[in-house]
Amino acid sequence: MVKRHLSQLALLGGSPAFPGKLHVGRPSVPVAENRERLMDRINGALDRKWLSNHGPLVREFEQEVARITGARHAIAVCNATQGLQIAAKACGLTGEVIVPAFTFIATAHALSWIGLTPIFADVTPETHSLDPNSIEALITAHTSAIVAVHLWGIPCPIESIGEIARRHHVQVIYDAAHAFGCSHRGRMIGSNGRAEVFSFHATKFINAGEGGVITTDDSDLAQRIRRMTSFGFTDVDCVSDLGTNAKMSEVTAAMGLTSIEMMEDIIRANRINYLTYEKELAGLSGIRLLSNDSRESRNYQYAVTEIDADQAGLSRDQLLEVLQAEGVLARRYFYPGCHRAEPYLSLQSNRERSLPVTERLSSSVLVLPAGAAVDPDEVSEVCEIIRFALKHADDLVLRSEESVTYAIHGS
Ligand code: T4K
Repeated sequence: MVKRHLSQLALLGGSPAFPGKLHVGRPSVPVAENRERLMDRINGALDRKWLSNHGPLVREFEQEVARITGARHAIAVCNATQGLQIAAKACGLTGEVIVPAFTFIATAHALSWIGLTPIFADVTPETHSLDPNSIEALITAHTSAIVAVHLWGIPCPIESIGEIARRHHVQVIYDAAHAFGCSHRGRMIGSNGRAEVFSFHATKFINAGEGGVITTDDSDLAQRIRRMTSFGFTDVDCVSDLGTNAKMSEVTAAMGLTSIEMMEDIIRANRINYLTYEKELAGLSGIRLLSNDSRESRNYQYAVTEIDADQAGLSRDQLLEVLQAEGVLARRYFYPGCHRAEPYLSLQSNRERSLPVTERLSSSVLVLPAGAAVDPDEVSEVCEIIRFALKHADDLVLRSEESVTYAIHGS
């Protein structure tokens, strides 16, 4: 329903626009013939009685990921967090690793979990990915690597990062959790650095429920990674080195393969949603939609906005409150920045670290519902609410101040 009066906003007692909730990470699920394909695959696995340990569906999924990314090797894992840990261990990382502070906490946790120390660097305002200018000052004798993130599916400045890494003799691993189906200078993400790690979590562009894939062009590294995902086994009863269990199951691969078959449709639907946001938010003062380079392959999975409180009249958190009341579960990714989250915040060096872009983005980024499971009419309705809220920003701020006064002093 179009809101015409302030009192119709759910925040002020009106009915929510989305009583069933609109999620940022609503998964694309197979329907109709795609659902049948998924069930056929799962039935095949059940009939074969082969459910894990590098079964035929996992192998096929790996081949598909290698084909799409162009990487020579693709090793499936149970999720990207484990994938990052294994890639870092297989590369022999030690000591300190430079990472962007503006990323999902998994990037930092994966490193800490295996005893490495993440050193947080700042990001660029344009793309939100690791700023090469902030890397060099952080490199010490203890630095073994840079783990850069292709945030939102926008590739990092790969050449600059590679050049810095070469000069300082450190390795580079890419967290490509968001970047499946994305390209950089016409080449698909997957073969950069020592390895790249994709996520196939339920909320991702191509989902397998849970899941990840490590890609690399390095055959020795690929073999080491594969062993590590399976307890270090090289053969039956033969363990060559330390490993863990990070294998992907056949049912997961069945979902991943089916999602890959839906890839073109998902990109098309995502792009329509992105263009709808672009059109409907155009000209609104104080809200910027992060742009996608249309000359490159993009998966358009995230609709990322930045709210400038001075221009918009509402802060990011005030707008979020309006949206949440309407059932629009927009997200403050990646608030408050890894360096401001535990266990990193307890370290004096992180408390003192000044990362101005990360800090500004942490208080201004709002990720809106997108993905193929959201339809363009829903996107239009979200934009309608945003336009309405910004138009009545002064009244909204006044009312929220009044309600705080009321709560403190009573009637
Ligand atoms: N590196 C980066 C840069 C990452 O962003 C991530 C993960 C990783 C590494 C690690 O990848 P994995 O180990 O997960 O493979 C979500 C995802 O759980 C997480 O995978 C993702 N990044 C991150 C950006 O988003 P949360 O904490 O936002 O919450 P979650 O998963 O509970 O749900 C997000 C929204 O989606 C909610 O509104 C609920 C909705 N949802 C979720 C699921 C699982 C659904 O509608 N259906 C569902 O099945 O982390």
